[in-house]
Parts: sequence; C-alpha cells; structure tokens
Amino acid sequence: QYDPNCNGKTVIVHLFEWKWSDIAAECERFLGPAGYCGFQVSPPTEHVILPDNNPPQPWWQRYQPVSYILHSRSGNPDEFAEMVRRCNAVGVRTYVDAVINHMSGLGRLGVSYAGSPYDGDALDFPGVPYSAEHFTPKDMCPSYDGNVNNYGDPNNVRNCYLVGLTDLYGALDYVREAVAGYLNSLVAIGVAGIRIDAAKHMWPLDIAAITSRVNTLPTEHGFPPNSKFFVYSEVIDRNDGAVRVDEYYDVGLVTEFRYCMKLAWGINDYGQLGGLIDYGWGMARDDRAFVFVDNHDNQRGHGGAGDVITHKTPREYKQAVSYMLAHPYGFTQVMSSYYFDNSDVGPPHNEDYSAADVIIKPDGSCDGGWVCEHRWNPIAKMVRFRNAVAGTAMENYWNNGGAVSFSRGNKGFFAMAKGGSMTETLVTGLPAGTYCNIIDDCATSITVGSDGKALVQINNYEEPIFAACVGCETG
Ligand code: AAO
Repeated sequence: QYDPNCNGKTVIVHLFEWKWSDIAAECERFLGPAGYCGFQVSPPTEHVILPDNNPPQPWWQRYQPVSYILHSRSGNPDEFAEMVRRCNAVGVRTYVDAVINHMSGLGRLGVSYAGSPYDGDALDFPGVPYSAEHFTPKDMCPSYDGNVNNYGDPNNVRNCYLVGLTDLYGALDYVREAVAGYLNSLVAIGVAGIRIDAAKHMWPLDIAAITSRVNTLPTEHGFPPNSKFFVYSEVIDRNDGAVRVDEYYDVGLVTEFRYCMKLAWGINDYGQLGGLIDYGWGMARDDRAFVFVDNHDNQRGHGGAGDVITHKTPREYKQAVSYMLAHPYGFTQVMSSYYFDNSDVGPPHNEDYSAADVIIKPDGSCDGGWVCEHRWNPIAKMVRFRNAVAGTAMENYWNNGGAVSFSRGNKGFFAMAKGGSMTETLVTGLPAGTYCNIIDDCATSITVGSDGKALVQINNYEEPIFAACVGCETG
C-alpha cells in the first residue's frame, strides 16, 4: 500500500474531470512517453446530479456518490475499464479518487446515470444497497446540529456529517464489506490504487479494516505477483486540529497540505525555500508524504485554501512544480485543471453536461477550456528529471535569496532564478563533463570541472530553470 506500482516512476497527474476516453488517449500519446507513473481520476461512481444548482452540475456533485457503479459524466463502466486497460498496456497506472466516507448530502433526491435512485434524507441508496442502519448513529456525533463543526474533537470530525454528507458507519462489517467490494471491483479491472477522500473523517482503524480486505493486484494487468493496492489518504492537517497526518501512516501515504503553503511562501520569497520541510511542524515523514503544489480544492478556495500557487500565475506555477519535482521529499502529484472563474462550475461540457473533449493543439498545448499543466514544458521535463534521480539525496544546497540550486546525488543538478537570470559558479555534484539543460531542449549547458563546479547561467524570464541529469535524453 506504499508502492504506487509503476516500476519506480515518481509522478502522478490528477486529470481532474477528464473523461475516460480522453485519458486513454493521453496515456498513449503523452503520459507514457513523458514518464508519468499514472493518473488520478475524478470519482468514477454514480453520484447525485444537480441540474438546478447555480451553476448547474457543479464539479463537486461527484463527491456525493449514490452507488458504486462506475458511471459518471466521464463515461460508463465499459469506457472506464477500457481506459484502465489501455493505460496499463503502456505502463501508466490508474488511481481512483474513492469517496467512501459518505454517500450523498442530506436533501438530495433523484436518479443517477445507471438508474440508481437515491434519497439522502431517508438514507436510502438501493444501488449499493445502503439504508439507515448503515450510517453513523446520531448519538455518536457530539455536535449540536449533526455536522462536523469542531476540528478539535476527533469524535466530532469522524462521527458527524461533513458539510451535511450522510456519514457511513465504518465500524460495521456490512459497510466495510460493501466498500471493500467496490475497491475489489476496481482491482479486478486493473486499477492500481486509491486516494481516500475525506480520510480525516474516517477512523484509521476502519480504513485499515477495509484495505485489509482488498485483493492483491492482478498479474494479468502487468503487476508483479502479490502487489498491494496503493493508498493515499486525504487529511488536511495544518496544525489546527485534533487529527494528525501520522495517524494514517499504517494505511498508506497521506496528503501533506502544509507543503502547498510552505512551497508558495518559498516561491514568493526564495530565502524561505531552505525551510520547506519542517518536521518541527509535524509534517509527514518523507516516505509517507503525498505532496502537490495545489489540488482541485485549494486551487478554488475549497478545503485548505489560501497561500497556494495555481495555474492562474503560470510563471510562478512552473517554478513551484519544478522545485517540487526536483526536491526529494514525498511522492508527488501534478495537477491538471480546467479554466474557471466560478469556483463551483464544472468542467467544459457538452449540452448534456458530459465532459467535453480535451483538445490538443498542434503545439502540444490544450484547448477547449483545459489547462493541461502536466504538459507545460518545464513540468513535463521535470518528470523525467525526478525519475532519473529517484533514490538520491539532496546535496550541495545553495540559496542566495534570489536563486537556488542543489544536486541530487551525483545524478542530477537543479537551479532556479526568481528574477529570470543568474550567473554563478556552483557545486553541481555531477562527475566532470558537459551537461545540457533539459528544460530548454539543450540550448544551454554547463561544463563541470574535476572539482564538481560549473559556471551556471540562466537567462529565461518565463522558465528560469536549469535541470540536468545523467542519462536524460533530450527533446
Ligand atoms: C457540497 C456543498 C455543501 C453541501 C454539501 C452536501 O458545497 O454546501 O452541504 O455539498 O450537499 C466537495 C466540495 C464541497 C461539497 C462536497 C460534496 O468541496 O463543497 O459540498 O464536495 O459535494 C474538509 C475536509 C476535506 C474536504 C474539504 C473540502 O476535511 O476532506 O473539506 N476535501 C474532500 C474533497 C472535496 C470534497 C470532499 C472532501 C467531500 O477533496 O472536494 O468536497 O467528499 C479546515 C479543516 C479541513 C476542512 C476545511 C474545509 O481547513 O482543517 O479538514 O476540509 O477546513 O472545511 C485554512 C486552515 C485549514 C482549513 C481551511 C479552510 O487553510 O489552515 O485547516 O482554512 O478552508
């Protein structure tokens, strides 16, 4: 459950709200060749459909499941399985955003894509089936209105309804079996792991009871025998509540949201990059941390917003993601977004609100409202860098407040200049020789002497990054 099962590759991309057929194509034409380990999909199950919301059918309706049938605006079960199959065939793994803490919100009533009816107030979800006895008994929630409203009390956080979402009673064998059944249906078609949505609101023991029932990954999808399902728990711990990231180490990796904030501070003021990882703050240990510059929530002011860099400031964003991918801490995820003004609005869509095609322009960038940060030049190149230097330590760290550099063992060297230019003689950690900058397709290079030093020059305002790695082919 700690291994993403992708042959040692190091970066996942979150293809937020993409449809399955587009992802299948993206695996073959881009993710595989670029060296991505895999991708996280939006919740694939049937969910509430909210045509009367303003705006209609917000992105977050997918976080209100009503059954475990894999049918959503991204596609139907056949399209989902076909995506997983095609991506596995090119060595790119699928990770599902698993919403298993709750079902729909109270007051939600209707019928979903595959025909499953739902009634939130009656706690009735026949598509699973779940009924009232499968939800956390009211007397176990210490809050006055039944909702999570005191992050200082774990019983409140985990036994009450998160923003009115009907909370599954994870202590019940029936619920554990039903959720494990869902996860095993994913395993059977070749899914390699899950993000556990709202894990902070589940008891770690309940999660462990569920994941212990998950089968090993099928060898016919290319997994080595006895491979375990990868798990990363979504826990927003900003030193502000009773629930801490380390409570989730036994079940897998855990999201480290303090990293988003620390990295944003560091990009705004390079002097602060040196203190990026702060164990004094309780940040997750290196082999448990799941990190990202921004996610689908905090990029739009939902959970844990503030102090976060997003695609809306592309120059800073490229620096932030490049630094994250150069730095050894944690397992990394790259965000891939769609443009939005309204924080509730769903993805680019067709008339029936199914997800619209991702359009790829001749220059390789995206159109049709999709941002495709994962294709941005320095970001895609740094995926290759991170794979090439995997397992090495950060050494020879240098930072003068306006520029920063470090080596990764004797395999890679990284430098970045906030203002867009720098000229410095630096210790590179690399064996003597000439190395070119993979970011500018080898337009510039450094010559490392026998003392490991080189004159490093950066002169590129938009992408002020130098990255070289041993054995990194270019182009
Ligand atoms: C929607 C409507 C609601 C309605 C509900 C039910 O918006 O009005 O009541 O339906 O009908 C997403 C959306 C929700 C949406 C939900 C269901 O974001 O708006 O509700 O789908 O459709 C907490 C959780 C965390 C959660 C986050 C959003 O701990 O798990 O809220 N993230 C996941 C998903 C997310 C999804 C869900 C969970 C639910 O990624 O997309 O919701 O499936 C503090 C706490 C955090 C807490 C935040 C926000 O954070 O520590 O635990 O996250 O508050 O409540 C500073 C602090 C930081 C603080 C933050 C607040 O940064 O340092 O600690 O401010 O923003």
